[in-house]
Amino acid sequence: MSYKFIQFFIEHGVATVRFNRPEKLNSFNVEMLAEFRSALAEVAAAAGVRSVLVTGAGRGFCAGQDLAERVVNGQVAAPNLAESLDKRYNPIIRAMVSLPIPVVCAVNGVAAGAGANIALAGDIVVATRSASFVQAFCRIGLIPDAGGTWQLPRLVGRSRAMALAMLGDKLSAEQAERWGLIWRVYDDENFTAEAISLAQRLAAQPTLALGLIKQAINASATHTLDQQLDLERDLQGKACRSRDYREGVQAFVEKRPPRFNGE
Ligand code: T3D
Repeated sequence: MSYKFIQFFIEHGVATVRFNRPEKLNSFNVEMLAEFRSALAEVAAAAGVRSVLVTGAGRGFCAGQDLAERVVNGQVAAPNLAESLDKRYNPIIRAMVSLPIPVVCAVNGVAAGAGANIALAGDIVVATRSASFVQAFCRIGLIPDAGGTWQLPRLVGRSRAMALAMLGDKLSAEQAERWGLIWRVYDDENFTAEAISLAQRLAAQPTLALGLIKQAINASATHTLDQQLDLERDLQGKACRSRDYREGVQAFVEKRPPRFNGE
């Protein structure tokens, strides 16, 4: 499928989605949301894709919903944002989280509103040093969506989550890294190369095990220790039957680097 508002390509086992409305800081119009969702569905169906890289073109990652699409002048009925979340944003977050391969969000600039929370739905989130994160919702009378109220307290704790959401201040990438909101910051000049290299490194890992790791860590958010021990038992039972487990152990014994094929 060809896309107008995103770039999408698969190379060396990495599927790259680049938001591509740079003049609007890659804010989401309806078509772009549909394209992102469709690209994620393509990834889920494609053979041989072993990691995903989500990033943005230009100086922004994504500024959330395109506010020019929202007519809120009091003369017409308010837009139905519950429906917008249900039909467009929530399926995207669910698709990112349920993909059985790692999703790297490479935040190349400002990430605001749903753009920030889509970034945080990535499994590994990296940012360029000049990037920032803005829970912009309260600035326009909304609440964080796209999973923000779930991710933020888990990532940075209640007090920081509350202040980020209620104040809507810009959080620098460096502070986001210090707080554990994201994995790592790279210097602007190395950012693209580092992000690609990270996605390629993940694509050369034992993909099946990485998918099980993602499943286990995500499930831990709502599990007791007992439930988690049972889940680890079940998932390890699958991992140990993989071709990559055999390869990993053999490579260790033979003192050579493993050659994982993802199965
Ligand atoms: O509605 C639903 O379906 C429910 C779901 C809601 C999810 C949401 O995401 S709600 C939150 C929407 N996003 C925002 O409120 C963020 C709005 N943007 C900003 O606050 C600022 O632009 C930033 C903090 C992100 C960046 O500031 P700055 O100074 O670096 O850039 P700028 O000059 O404000 O923006 C550059 C251009 O992008 C500008 O266009 P222009 O004037 O050059 O033609 C600006 O209007 C445009 N732009 C930025 N964000 C949006 C946008 N245009 C439409 N929608 C945007 N969200």
